[in-house]
Amino acid sequence: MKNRALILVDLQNDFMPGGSLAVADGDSTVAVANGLMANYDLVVATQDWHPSNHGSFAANHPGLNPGEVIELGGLTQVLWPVHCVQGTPGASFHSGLDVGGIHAVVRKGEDPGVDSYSGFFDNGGERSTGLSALLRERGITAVDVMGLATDYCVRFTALDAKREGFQVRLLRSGCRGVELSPGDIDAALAEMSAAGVVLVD
Ligand code: VGL
Ligand code: ZN
Repeated sequence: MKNRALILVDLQNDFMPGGSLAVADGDSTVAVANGLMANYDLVVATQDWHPSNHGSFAANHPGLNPGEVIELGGLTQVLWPVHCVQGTPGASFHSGLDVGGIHAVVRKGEDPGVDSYSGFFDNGGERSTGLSALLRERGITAVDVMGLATDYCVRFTALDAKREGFQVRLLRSGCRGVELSPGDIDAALAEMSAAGVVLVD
């Protein structure tokens, strides 16, 4: 597909079963990704890429635990287990992922003072990763988004893609969510749909 890119969100070991921020059944998305890549002229993978002092890690806030909510840089921030620390095995793509089919990797979450769920911008909407420019340079007008996690990084990546003017489809079979609270995945799907993201099975 000439004008449509595939965006693979955070298919990294720490989000897979056995990882520090494991998403249930997260590894089932890898085969979906591998099966789709050849259909696209441009495949972009995002990679959560945190320094060890990242402000989203509960471990960096003595007395606080994962799942608790704080304010970080003026934004509401859920605290997470330490995950996807730059250069660690947990930050690597799943070993079963066909990385040869990926044309560009976009890293995010490098600033310790602000989280970055979206592959386009940090959570404050201030710093761009350059993903929009990359897509536009390649003549992309539409994107298909899949990966981990439906209710966090997939959600914000799809919403930002829409906001940036791309046509956006969410490939549901290639997504799994954290579901910190029951209903979070359905709420994320509804939010994306309401924003004009087309949910595809
Ligand atoms: C993610 C929580 C923290 C994700 C990343 O990839 O959805 N979730 N960092
Ligand atoms: Zn993260």
